[in-house]
Amino acid sequence: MDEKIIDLKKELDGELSACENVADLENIRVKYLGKKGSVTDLLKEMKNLSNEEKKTFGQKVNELKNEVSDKITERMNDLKKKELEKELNAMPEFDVSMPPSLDRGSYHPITLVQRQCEAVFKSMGFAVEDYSEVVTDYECFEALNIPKHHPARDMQDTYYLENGQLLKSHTSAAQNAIYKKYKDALVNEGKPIKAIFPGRCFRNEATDACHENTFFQMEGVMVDKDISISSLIFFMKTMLSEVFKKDIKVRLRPGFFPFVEPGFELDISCLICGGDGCPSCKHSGWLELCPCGMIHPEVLKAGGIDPEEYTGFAFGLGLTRLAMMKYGVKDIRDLNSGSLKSLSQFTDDE
Ligand code: FA5
Repeated sequence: MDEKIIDLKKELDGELSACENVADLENIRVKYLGKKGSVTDLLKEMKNLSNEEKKTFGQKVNELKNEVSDKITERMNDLKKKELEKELNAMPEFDVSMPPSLDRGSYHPITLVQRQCEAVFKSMGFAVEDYSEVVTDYECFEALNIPKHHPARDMQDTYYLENGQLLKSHTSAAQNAIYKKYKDALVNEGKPIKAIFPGRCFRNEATDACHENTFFQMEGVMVDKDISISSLIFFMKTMLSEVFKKDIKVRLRPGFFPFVEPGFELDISCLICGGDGCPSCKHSGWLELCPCGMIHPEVLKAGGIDPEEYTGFAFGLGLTRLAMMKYGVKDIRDLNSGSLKSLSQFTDDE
């Protein structure tokens, strides 16, 4: 029996020194210490020994078991260390004294214009609000005076979830929650409601140079006593001149939205073609940028605000189109392309 133990140790030493990787070492562990391993087999042979022999042999086998286990662990540590060294040596040299890489990434053009718009409106006392991308039918349509089966729903087909909720087709979907949030301060403290809420919108529509199925808008609302169309025009003009830092040709024409009365379409002269007509403006020379109007009394009522006492304006700025115009992006689809080559050229120059 002692010979068997000596032979087994010799064999193990040979295998351990020949073993060069962690996976092979695991096989060795199983070969010696596994359920059917050589050390376990030795224990099985004890049944043929006398009681006296069993005692001393059992002790020896246990010592052997510990020794084998220690040797394997030791070899495992060696191999892991070697593997780590190998990995470290394969890594490229890193010189900590080198200046940082200039290739640091950049903000997306939509983030840039969004921040510029937020800064302009914040400076005029507007709060910036965030709202969920998943909304209810009530928020997106019913509370905005668009009952079920109203034809206006056709213009904003979107993506529905199995639970009946939907991906918001316009930022107007947050209006109801905003009115409810601020109405008490309006009524009790006389604080006008002034809020903007940028967000991602979704529509099930065919894409082209100026339409995407996923795009950004920025809604703005102001409610107080005696708010008029001239207040609306003032805020729109201020925002555009601050964002573009130059005079922009705009036109206001009547537009229909069930949640405003009267409603307008605010278009800007296309900055890609200078108004001559191109695919970015559907060859019209004008780009629909910011529909707006006076908030419909039914919408104020749904938000818990008395339309006899208060009036307000709302607008829905197309942030993605604003980014196109500001940065001269001819095709809206480039903005969602994820192409670093084209997107990383824009910087916040303000
Ligand atoms: C609306 O979404 C209204 N909720 C806007 C509104 C708010 C009107 C408050 C009155 C009062 P419209 O569907 O026209 O309206 O979209 C508004 C703007 O979002 C458009 O002028 C355009 O700039 C942008 N927009 C709309 N659809 C797309 C699209 N598929 N891709 C890119 N931009 C779009």
